[in-house]
Amino acid sequence: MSRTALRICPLCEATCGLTLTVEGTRVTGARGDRDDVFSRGFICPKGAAFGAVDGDPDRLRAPLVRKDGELREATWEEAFDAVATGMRPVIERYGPNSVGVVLGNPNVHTMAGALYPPVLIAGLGTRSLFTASTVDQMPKHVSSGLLYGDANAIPVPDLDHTDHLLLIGANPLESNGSLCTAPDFPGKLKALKARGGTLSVIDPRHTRTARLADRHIAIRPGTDALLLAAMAYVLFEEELVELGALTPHVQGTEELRDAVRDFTPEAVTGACDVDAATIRALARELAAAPTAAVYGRIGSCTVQHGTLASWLVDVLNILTGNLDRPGGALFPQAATDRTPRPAGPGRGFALGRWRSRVGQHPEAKGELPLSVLAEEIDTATGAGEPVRALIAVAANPVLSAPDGDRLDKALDSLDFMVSVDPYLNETSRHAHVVLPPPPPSQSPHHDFAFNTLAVRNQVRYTRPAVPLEPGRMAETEILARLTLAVTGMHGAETAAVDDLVIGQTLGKAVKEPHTPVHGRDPKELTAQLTGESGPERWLDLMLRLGPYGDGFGVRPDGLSLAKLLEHPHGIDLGPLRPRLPQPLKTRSGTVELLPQPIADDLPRLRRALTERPDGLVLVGRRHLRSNNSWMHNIPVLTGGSNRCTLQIHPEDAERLGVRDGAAVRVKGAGGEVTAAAEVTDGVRPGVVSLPHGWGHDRPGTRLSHAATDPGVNVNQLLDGSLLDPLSGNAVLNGIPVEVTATG
Ligand SMILES: Nc1nc2c(c(=O)[nH]1)N[C@H]1C(S)=C(S)[C@@H](COP(=O)(O)OP(=O)(O)OC[C@H]3O[C@@H](n4cnc5c(=O)[nH]c(N)nc54)[C@H](O)[C@@H]3O)O[C@H]1N2
Ligand SMILES: Nc1nc2c(c(=O)[nH]1)N[C@H]1C(S)=C(S)[C@@H](COP(=O)(O)OP(=O)(O)OC[C@H]3O[C@@H](n4cnc5c(=O)[nH]c(N)nc54)[C@H](O)[C@@H]3O)O[C@H]1N2
Ligand code: SF4
Ligand SMILES: [Mo]
Repeated sequence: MSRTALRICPLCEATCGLTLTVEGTRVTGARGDRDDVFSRGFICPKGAAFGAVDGDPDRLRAPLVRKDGELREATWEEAFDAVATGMRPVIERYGPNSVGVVLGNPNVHTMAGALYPPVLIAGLGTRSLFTASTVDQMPKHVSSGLLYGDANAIPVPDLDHTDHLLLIGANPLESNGSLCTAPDFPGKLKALKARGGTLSVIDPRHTRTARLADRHIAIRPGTDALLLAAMAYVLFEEELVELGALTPHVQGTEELRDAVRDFTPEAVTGACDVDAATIRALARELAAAPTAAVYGRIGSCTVQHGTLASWLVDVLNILTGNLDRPGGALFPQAATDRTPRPAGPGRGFALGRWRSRVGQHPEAKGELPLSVLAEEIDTATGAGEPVRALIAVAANPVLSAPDGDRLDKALDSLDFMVSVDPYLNETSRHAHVVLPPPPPSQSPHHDFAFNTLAVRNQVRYTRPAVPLEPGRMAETEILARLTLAVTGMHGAETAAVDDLVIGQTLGKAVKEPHTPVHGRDPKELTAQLTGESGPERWLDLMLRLGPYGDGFGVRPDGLSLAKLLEHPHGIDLGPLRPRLPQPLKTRSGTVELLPQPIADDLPRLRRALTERPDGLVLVGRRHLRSNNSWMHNIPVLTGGSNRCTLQIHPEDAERLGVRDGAAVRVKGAGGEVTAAAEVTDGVRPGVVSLPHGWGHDRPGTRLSHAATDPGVNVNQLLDGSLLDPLSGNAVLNGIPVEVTATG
């Protein structure tokens, strides 16, 4: 007997609604939910493989605890006892900063990962926090923090309505979009063209997305900030700057004009390999379009000038009046956002409130660069204690961060390590305790993060499609217990964590005049919360206090968990709408177009005008049927073009004597790898490309399929020293490498 159940897909940022076929407790099929208010039936090959991902026999079923050097299955009680026993002495002896926390990408794809890590970190009181953000989008957070005073205020392109999209360093036909949650991104690009709009793509590779474009610019990697600065220059020079409705909300336009004066199209052309006429045309097209949006992603963030490029993306939207207008780039308003406060000056955004111990790298958004995790563990010199214990939640930095070999050794030297991970993989194999979450079919789902980045406001929640198997523990409970175990409350009821957060949130809300619950009794409000579990009550709380909420009875038609449960395919909350000045939290209460830290980084960009190292540079790429480091173990998603090959242009291949399919040696500052060459004009001359997340050949892992075609770890070519200085983000694209034919 089979049945169907709804589940929001957690396998990328598009958050498609799926209809699962369930037989017993096994997911045997997945199709797009045609009634989903947001995704309307769209599904990609990864979503279609949900059952295989969910049912992978290599997923751990029980906790593992290290005994006599070996990881063995144990009970949950034994596992949390081991965590408390292993962690507490380190904290008591060396202090909270000696415990590192690493949060990986899948935390943004689980409810547990959205709700509990902040409590864990606050409870520990550690400043040794490292996340996937610093190998990804931290430059965008820093740019938003500086421009708008809020690191999480990230405008997204209004894909459904724009007339002109300039897409930089993003390949949504493979990635399905990022910092822009849009089910069927490919379809939206086709619709843009069908309604007469234009698409320009800047990418050193001729990607599937670039093939859709009206204009593809194969830029030299790492130089987008120069090109975008030159576009800003042209807008000023040709008097195309038109802030429109933004005028009263923006300061610093004249200072910006001065700041970009050196970046003429003629001055940047040699560094970017884009001719001056094309740069002028790009600027004019942007200004001329009725509405337009500039959007940048991985290729604009994980580069030497990541923060400057991310800032310039918004600058161009602002100078052309496209920020905060339909068809441009707008700030979404999610159902679980905080109650919007009245517009006015805020506290602003601070960088560098503390620094890393060894390299003195400034924190950004409370985080230290993931690139320096290894040195924070293995280097004794520096102020304070090294990291001696580690909590890794949904993180595989041995493959995802620079110099995995060094990190591999560093992890082995830790006094104690715990991994919350479904797999025994390159990172979790070092743990003393591995706590495996259940497969996604057994977890509830709501997208706290991605709804704040969605191209349409909407809200959806799916309860577990399959009941928790005997012996399994919900990931929310795992993280709550872990928090208790490391904060000296081992064994307390997990409800204590939920109650604490709910109590604190309500206690604050009743004191704030702008909330709908101002002046009410937190106890009375708490009693009104519904939900079958702590996390559901937590969601109910956020919905009811949020911008569309029922305000605990103040707006009876408003949102609550109960109301959401009546709409299993979600509730549409309408298109993105202009919101300024409300989201601004800068000290001036306006958009600060040329913030000081940005101005201070411009001389570095000026130097890049004349720096042009010889030799090949490396960029990454993603494949539609992949997901970072953890999906190479699913047979239906591997093979074909989803391979760890070194793409190289025919001209470079010929010059270096590299034959298609033959092994080539690639050498970078951090090491050397050997991969099969794929000779293709899909990359421009001077550039080679290797995907990340491969290198599944380390011993002590349980990834039986991935190990049959392990690939190589591209991040071994890095030594961890290349960072975007403002954000601490790793430079993963545009790195110098040497390529030699073998044999
Ligand atoms: N060279 C290069 N390196 C890169 C990138 C690049 O473009 N080039 N991209 C970077 C980017 S953007 C990112 S986000 C990072 C991603 O790198 P990571 O942050 O390491 O994330 P993933 O590899 O997606 O998964 C991490 C771990 O989460 C586990 N996991 C999967 N599902 C769950 C779950 O439901 N719960 C828990 N607790 N764990 C789960 C997986 O088994 C895996 O071990 O890689 C970065 N590294
Ligand atoms: N199928 C699949 N989907 C994914 C993921 C996955 O691993 N597989 N990962 C998810 C994650 S964690 C993220 S963050 C998103 C990322 O989403 P995207 O940013 O869309 O991901 P990529 O496909 O890596 O696209 C980056 C593009 O930047 C180009 N590029 C490299 N260097 C430069 C440069 O200097 N300048 C310019 N202009 N372009 C450059 C690369 O050639 C590449 O085509 O994808 C998410 N979705
Ligand atoms: S596009 Fe992303 S969210 Fe949609 S089905 Fe594919 S993997 Fe899942
Ligand atoms: Mo990412």
